[in-house]
Amino acid sequence: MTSFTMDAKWLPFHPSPAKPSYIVPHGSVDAHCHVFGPGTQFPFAPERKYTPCDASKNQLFALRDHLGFSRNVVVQASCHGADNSALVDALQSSEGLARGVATIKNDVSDGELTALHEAGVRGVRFNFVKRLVDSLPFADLQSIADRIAPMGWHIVIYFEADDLAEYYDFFTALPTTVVVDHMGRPDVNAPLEGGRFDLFMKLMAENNNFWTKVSCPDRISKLGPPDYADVIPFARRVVEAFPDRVLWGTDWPHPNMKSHMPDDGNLLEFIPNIAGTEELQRKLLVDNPMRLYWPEESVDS
Ligand code: 0GY
Repeated sequence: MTSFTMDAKWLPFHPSPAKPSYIVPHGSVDAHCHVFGPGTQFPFAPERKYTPCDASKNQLFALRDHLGFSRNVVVQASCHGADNSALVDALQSSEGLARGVATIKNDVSDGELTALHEAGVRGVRFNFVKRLVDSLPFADLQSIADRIAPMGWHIVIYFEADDLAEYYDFFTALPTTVVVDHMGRPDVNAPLEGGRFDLFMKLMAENNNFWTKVSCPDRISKLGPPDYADVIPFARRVVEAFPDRVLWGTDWPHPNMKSHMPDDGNLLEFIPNIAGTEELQRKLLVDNPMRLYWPEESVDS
């Protein structure tokens, strides 16, 4: 049995988040969260760039209930590489209330893809953040995209704002729905209009197959908690421009946070600040994630 020690600079997730004063709509989905290990049961990948704290499926489900969410979308984190065992275990224990986004390599077999689908996986993640992974060659990513497209899966992409121009043509040629993590990590000190964020808005405006998560103000903000006020105009602009193609997630257990650890209860206060009407909140938290992850149960698919 291997045991792991969390990186010294890492902050563990908040042990007792506040009860949120913002009440999410009935049936809300936390569409971006992770499970880590426990490392003794699901060892972290040898090629990982960080060693996290353990963050188990039961702790995730307890947080879901505490915050008032109904369902989770669990995204494979880089510390588990392409071994999706902890993710699959969480999905299988969720009684249908969690779906997943996996990381795979292009030597994955058809049988493995079918097993992932049966467990509740509905997408793959392509991670281009250099501090997190050694990215796969584009040819490998293209071959994965071509394999998963007929299964009705989508692709989640994670990249830093500086790299969007370089990857733009590859991204826009992808054959599936594509979900951009955390609005492409905008520089919120740059202008909302007339700066680099224009390219992200163009990506969304000109490609109807692109969705985005307006999540992780805690990562993006320079001002920090409790309001993450500098992220609000960016996220609000995206929600209002693309109300049917946005998702939101807690990002629990908040990998790689070193300056502060958000209180997940407080984090929910961000939602009404970026989605100002009940209709926008329902689309963001219920209708959109249900259409993407539980289309068979969605009322508006
Ligand atoms: C996130 C963000 C991060 C980490 C990962 O896979 C991961 O390790 O996603 C990050 O460090 O920015 O989306 O959870």
